[in-house]
Amino acid sequence: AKAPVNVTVTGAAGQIGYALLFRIASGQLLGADTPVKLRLLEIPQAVKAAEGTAMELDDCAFPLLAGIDIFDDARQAFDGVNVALLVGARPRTKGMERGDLLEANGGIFGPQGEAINAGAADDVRVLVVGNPANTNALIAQAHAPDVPAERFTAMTRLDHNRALSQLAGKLGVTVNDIKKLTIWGNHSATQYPDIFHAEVDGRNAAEAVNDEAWLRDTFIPTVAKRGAAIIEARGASSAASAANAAIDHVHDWVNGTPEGDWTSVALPSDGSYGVPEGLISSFPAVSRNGSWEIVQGLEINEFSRERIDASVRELEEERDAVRKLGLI
Ligand code: NAX
Repeated sequence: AKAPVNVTVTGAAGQIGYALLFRIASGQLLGADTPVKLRLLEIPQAVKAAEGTAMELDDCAFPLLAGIDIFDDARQAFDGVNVALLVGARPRTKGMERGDLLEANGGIFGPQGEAINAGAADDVRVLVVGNPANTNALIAQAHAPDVPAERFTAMTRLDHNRALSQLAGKLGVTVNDIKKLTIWGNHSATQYPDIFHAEVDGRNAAEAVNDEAWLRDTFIPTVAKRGAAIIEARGASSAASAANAAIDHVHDWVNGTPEGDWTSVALPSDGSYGVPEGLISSFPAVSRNGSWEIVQGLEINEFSRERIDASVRELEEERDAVRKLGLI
């Protein structure tokens, strides 16, 4: 039998944690032949709640679940970690300035990066879900100089999945019929969902839609503001869909993306598409042999260029702000 893979989940007692842990333990993260050991990290006040979730995980008697440990110390939680899901973050509260938000998250993601640097397994893969995800990932990565930078990613898969679903609805097809959609930039309201290279049943999606007003005034804002719409409707932020996207992201990273398609991943730029090197920005990406590769050679039209640049500018501003605060 395969050796268990150590999966550390931070913010394990939160709402995404609750939607995520059972799916990991059931084998959906890494596959039905891979046992997992869960290592849950929480703040001390939430450890009891995490223990409650662990009791329920026990009660599922998942055949692939090889153990659960709960920590309030990052060094311990990331010791031997193979897959790190950084979900817990400091949310923006009323009256909080952006600088305060970045600083509070620097206090979380800096030490977690150090702990990953100190104790992670050689093959560690990190996915940051907690917002501001791209910049939190940049902070963690900056504190882990011994880990290859490309092992730090941030999640735009939820945005990708939202875009797939909106486009499928518009065209009256299913999500299975759509390939090669891209989210560019920041996981924020400036993100740019790009359908110019997407294919619908082999046809170009932008041509199939043939409606720039819909693209500009409906599709892009609907995808970018979907998180707010969920809060408005549900009275709580996206949780199950966010957990689902995290599962998709890691599953594809480890097992590869399907031939003839790509997905969207925020990863350290190598300078492709004019995105400054090192910035953690969303790109079209395929996973081959366990590593993400940015899809190369796409032609970027003026409509897309403007929007990619605007989102990248926002990422640069966030990077400059955390630099000024001494967080990277
Ligand atoms: P919750 O507030 O329900 O849970 C967060 C949990 O993190 C809490 O249990 C808290 O105790 C814990 N936590 C806080 N600081 C911690 C630390 N230093 N170490 C370990 N645990 C810590 O939030 P939830 O709805 O689960 O969302 C979690 C994060 O995901 C938020 O930052 C949220 O903004 C972000 N999201 C990101 C998305 C994405 O697509 N990238 C989409 C969904 C979600 O909005």
